[in-house]
Amino acid sequence: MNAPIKVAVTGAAGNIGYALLFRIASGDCFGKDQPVILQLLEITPALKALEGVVMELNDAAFPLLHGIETSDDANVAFDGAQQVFLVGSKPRGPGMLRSDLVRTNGPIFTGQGRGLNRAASDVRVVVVGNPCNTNALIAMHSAPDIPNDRFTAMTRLDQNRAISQLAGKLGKTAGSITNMGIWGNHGPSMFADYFHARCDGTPVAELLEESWLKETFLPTVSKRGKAIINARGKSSAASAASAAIDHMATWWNGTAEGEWASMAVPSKGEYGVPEGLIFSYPVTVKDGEYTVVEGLEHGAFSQEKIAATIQELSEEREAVSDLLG
Ligand code: NAX
Repeated sequence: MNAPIKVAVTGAAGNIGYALLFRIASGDCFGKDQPVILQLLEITPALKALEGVVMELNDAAFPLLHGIETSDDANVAFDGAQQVFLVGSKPRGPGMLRSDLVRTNGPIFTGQGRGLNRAASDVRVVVVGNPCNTNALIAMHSAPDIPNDRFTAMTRLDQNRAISQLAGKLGKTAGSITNMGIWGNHGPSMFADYFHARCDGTPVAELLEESWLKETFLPTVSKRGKAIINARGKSSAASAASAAIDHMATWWNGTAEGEWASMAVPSKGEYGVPEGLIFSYPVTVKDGEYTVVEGLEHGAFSQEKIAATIQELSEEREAVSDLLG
């Protein structure tokens, strides 16, 4: 059995936290031979609810769970943390614009970024709380002691949603679909690149009508979060937690030969994206390091989509420029 690793989760008493913590503690993320110590961060008014979640985690008697700490102080929750899930943030209220959300949640991530300077030297961070790409950007700028490439944001849920739609249409299971890359923002402009996706090795663009891919598939994937709220009365939680597990498990274990995963990572200018934006690309992962897949060709339609998502992320960066000092 390995030595325990410290895993920090923010927003731990929230909807996603409730699904996520049990999966981490059961070994779904870091493996069945990897014990974990959970370090949970919440705002002060939610600490009571978090106590109940901790009771339930204890009652599940997970053999891999070697300890739980709770705090409302980021310096405590992130102390020595090796794997960090930044889930906590304020949800978008009625009538609130995306730009308002960027401004409302931005300051949370300056404080948490500063706290992350106390994390372990091998820390790896995924931001789930929305707007996740720009929140990751803010946290990265607030944590100068941590290499930039340790900050990522989650577009794996978009990837999983895209895979599920393609598999359903083709009468296959999700495991048949590979190379499904999400480009850009986890936001309305996100581009699910079906041109490079494959079903049992065959490009899906050769198997499905272009009209369905453009007019049904793309909008279904990008509006899926809203459809779930309409049906369930609450936003996606278990699927979001599952995607966060997939994201960190891929970073921990690597990608299979020939396969990609979508991760929003600090751009080094690949594919003409402005340097420093937290941009989702298809990546491969080996030995805990990710590499953007290079050399993919994009036609005019894809280039237009990628330009639009660059624009959206650039505007978000501009809106929080005072937090990036
Ligand atoms: P909830 O509102 O259920 O939970 C959020 C939790 O965060 C609450 O318990 C709250 O007390 C806590 N919190 C707020 N400010 C905090 C702070 N400064 N420090 C620590 N904790 C804090 O939301 P939930 O459904 O769990 O969603 C969490 C976030 O994930 C939201 O921002 C949501 O928009 C985002 N999502 C991101 C997705 C993605 O694909 N990247 C998909 C799902 C989800 O919409």
